[in-house]
Amino acid sequence: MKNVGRCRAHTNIALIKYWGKRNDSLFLPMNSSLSLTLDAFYTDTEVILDSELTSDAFYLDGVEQDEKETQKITNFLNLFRKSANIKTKACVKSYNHVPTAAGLASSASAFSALAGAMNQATGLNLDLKTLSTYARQGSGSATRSIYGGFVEWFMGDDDLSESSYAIPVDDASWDIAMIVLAVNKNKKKLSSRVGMKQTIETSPFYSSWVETATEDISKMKQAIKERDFIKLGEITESNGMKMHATMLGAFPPISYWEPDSVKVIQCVKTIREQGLPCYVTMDAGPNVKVLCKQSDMAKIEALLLKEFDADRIIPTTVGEGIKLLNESEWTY
Ligand code: 2P0
Repeated sequence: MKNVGRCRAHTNIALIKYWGKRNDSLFLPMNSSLSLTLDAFYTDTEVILDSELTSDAFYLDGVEQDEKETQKITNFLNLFRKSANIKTKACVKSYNHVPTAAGLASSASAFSALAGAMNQATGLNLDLKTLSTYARQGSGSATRSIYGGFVEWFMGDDDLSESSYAIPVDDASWDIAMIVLAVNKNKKKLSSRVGMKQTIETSPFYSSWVETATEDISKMKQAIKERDFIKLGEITESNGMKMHATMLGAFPPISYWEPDSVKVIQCVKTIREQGLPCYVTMDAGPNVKVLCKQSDMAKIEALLLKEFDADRIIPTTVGEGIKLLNESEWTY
């Protein structure tokens, strides 16, 4: 017997960052976060539950993955198998659509797409809020990729897994876009998981980070309600910088920045001084994401092109939430 599920999920960029877990095994965060889902980067995943299989198999972009990578997938599938009370093994095929130069982590779209596909294959039919708590246990940022637009991931209470879920805040169908400046596409040296743990354990600034991130969330939700782009951008830039400052306070210090990251930041500041509102945010890597108005995107791109190669500049608009794919939409 075979049961199939296929799903597409887009990646997201946090405007208010998640940086640290209070419970490592359940992926429960130290603070709530808020993101924007992006259109240009996504993962398509197919799950086939097949009673004739004796073990799980995992293919990424057509290449069978090793035992270690497959084990991560097995652990994640087990969450669903436990709820559905089944033991059937699966063949998982994922295709990442992230421009190779983007250097963006794909764990958010990957685990969100896998959650959607497994929800369909098992017939569990979990609602999106519950599904986000499953996606979270693959990778924290995947919690938010279940939905499109602006999304809030609640930190939740104590060790209660079901209390830490995501909800859509606003579909962001106003004048919003993002330009990714790919500084370096190589795999990062220090994983987010290790970096977060080191920051919590050693940075004296950590408690202030959690406090101000919580304040930033409520300010940002107000800015979104008022569709105040300037306020949205200012809070985004400030929150990202505070996360990186907190990491710099760790021992040993953590920095994901490279010289070109600083160059992009300076360039964005200059563009802003010329009257085009745009703001930077950075994650656990050297690439810089520029939040801007969609109506200004072409002008900002033209100014960035004076300083950076065209293949380093990747514009994107707002993305949608997870979407099931039928057989005719599965073109691989
Ligand atoms: C975020 N990042 O909110 C933050 C900002 C990077 C910096 O979520 O350990 O891959 O799998 O939960 O989600 C990247 O970390 O980490 C991340 P795990 P994840 O987007």
